[in-house]
Amino acid sequence: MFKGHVERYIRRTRSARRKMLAVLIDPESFSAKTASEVAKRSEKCGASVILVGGSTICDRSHLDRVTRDIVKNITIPVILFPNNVTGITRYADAILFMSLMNSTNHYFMYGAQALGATTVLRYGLEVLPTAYIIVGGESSASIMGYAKPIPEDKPELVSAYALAAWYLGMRFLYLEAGSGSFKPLSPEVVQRTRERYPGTIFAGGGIRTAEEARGIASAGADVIVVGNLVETEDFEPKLKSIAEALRSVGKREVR
Ligand code: 1GP
Repeated sequence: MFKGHVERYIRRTRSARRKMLAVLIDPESFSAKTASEVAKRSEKCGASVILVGGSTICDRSHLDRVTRDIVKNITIPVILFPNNVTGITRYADAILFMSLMNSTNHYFMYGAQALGATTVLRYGLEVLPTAYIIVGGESSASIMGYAKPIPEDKPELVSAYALAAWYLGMRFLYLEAGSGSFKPLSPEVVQRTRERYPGTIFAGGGIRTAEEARGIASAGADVIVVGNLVETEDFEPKLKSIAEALRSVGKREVR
């Protein structure tokens, strides 16, 4: 339903100064049925988009089933967050077509992208050109992507990468602290990045509370990504409070 219109939807939301909540569903953690139920429950809690991805996806047929069932069950856009060429499916609305900017391995900067681009074209996925930057300590994403995470106390380096991404034409930026990270991104890193980068900023990794989400969104992130939280039994109250906190940040900026 959103294919071809996801960027417009995100731009409209940004121009209305509303913050977005993205719920990340890792197909490795769910059956197709459970994934689609979690997506539905997340939409009811106030999620603005569903991301589908994870650092270790390799079963394409399971990814197909999960994504197809999610899309059928919800009305918000479904965007792929691929770890590799195995993270592409025809059933999503769009793909964060990412280059892991601080990887030390050419494959994760441009190699996988060259391998996957024709498939993305053939599937008719909307492409969101995205710079992926890993900050903080080691995580599954940094290990699998051969990244050298940028230390938290070097916000000037994160913002330099972000500006380079903008100059390279990447209209989306994903700041990653690592799934399940003990410590989410610091608001300072996000704020310094915001000062340099005019595009859409996704921020994720270790965000579990409304306060953390509010701090990162107030610092300038447009989309707050929450993944691990929805893998817990009764995630709804916490997710609702995060969505509510993001609505209040948006309102404050409008005034
Ligand atoms: C991981 O940024 C995402 O790539 C989400 O992180 O699972 O810790 O919420 P969490």
